[in-house]
Amino acid sequence: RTCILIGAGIDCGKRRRGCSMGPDALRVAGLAETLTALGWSVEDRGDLPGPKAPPPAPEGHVHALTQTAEWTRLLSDAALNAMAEGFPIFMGGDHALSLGTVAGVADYAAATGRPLFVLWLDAHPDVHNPDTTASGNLHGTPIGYVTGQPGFDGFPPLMNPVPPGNICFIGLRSVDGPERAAIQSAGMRAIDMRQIDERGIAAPLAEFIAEVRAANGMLHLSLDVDFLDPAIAPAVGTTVPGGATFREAHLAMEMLHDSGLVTSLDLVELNPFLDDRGRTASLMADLTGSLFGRRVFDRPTRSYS
Ligand code: DIR
Ligand code: MN
Ligand code: MN
Ligand code: MN
Repeated sequence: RTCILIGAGIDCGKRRRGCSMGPDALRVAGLAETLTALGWSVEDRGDLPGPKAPPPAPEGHVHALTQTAEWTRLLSDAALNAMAEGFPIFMGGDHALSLGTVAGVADYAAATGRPLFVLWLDAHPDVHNPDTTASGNLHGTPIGYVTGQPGFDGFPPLMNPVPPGNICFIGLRSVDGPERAAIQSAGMRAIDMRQIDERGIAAPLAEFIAEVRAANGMLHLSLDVDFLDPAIAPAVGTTVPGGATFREAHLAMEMLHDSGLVTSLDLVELNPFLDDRGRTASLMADLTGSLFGRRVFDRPTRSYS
């Protein structure tokens, strides 16, 4: 019952800067105190010494590739090591963080012989590669990298690709043409906002949890601020209307807690420069609290349909 907090203020994944301040905003929001109050022991390892983002350059070519590759090396080593010691929480930083964290967690899972599943809570599927991205922003590529797509020259060679069938997106509402094609041809599970409107969030999430459990899998959760509706979570550079509500997001975290399957977490894309009196940082810390067991009452095990 030890959580390891790892700050990773990677700000290379897009042009708009500010995610470098994310780890400190999560600390100020009381993330460690929230976990301690739930009975976890918490070790804050401070911030990884990754490179700063280069000055923003015009769109159209891949931005900050060498810096992102260096972060990927640092983060995958940190993830592999931290998995052996506790439950790592990676405090981003933009979503390019996950090229490294998922790769490192996948190395750990391979060493233990258990399959790795990835739950991606995001408005975007981030399944581009450097050849398909139109924006040139590498925060749109982590799923492409960790599933072993080509085009990642200059990045650390991927040792343990995640099978596309082990990826589940929930919350999608901004998907580019090449991303839609990649998701469909690779057979990734994709729960868009329409499906949440029609079925609620519990039923599709319960189906995925059941699949992870049946496979005796480990589950990595990657939580992008823009999964949430911008009305409750303004501090992100890529807001998309129509996102998850406060209760949908907490319910997802509560169900994931009850599953007992989540073994690592990314908190990404928080840009404190865009926040409104810290409320997005506080919400991210509170959601983490639900993931780690905060509840009003215990629930009997139930099924969702
Ligand atoms: C966007 C990535 N689709 C791109 N966007 C974000 O640049 O290709 N991902 N914000 O979460
Ligand atoms: Mn993302
Ligand atoms: Mn996003
Ligand atoms: Mn895009």
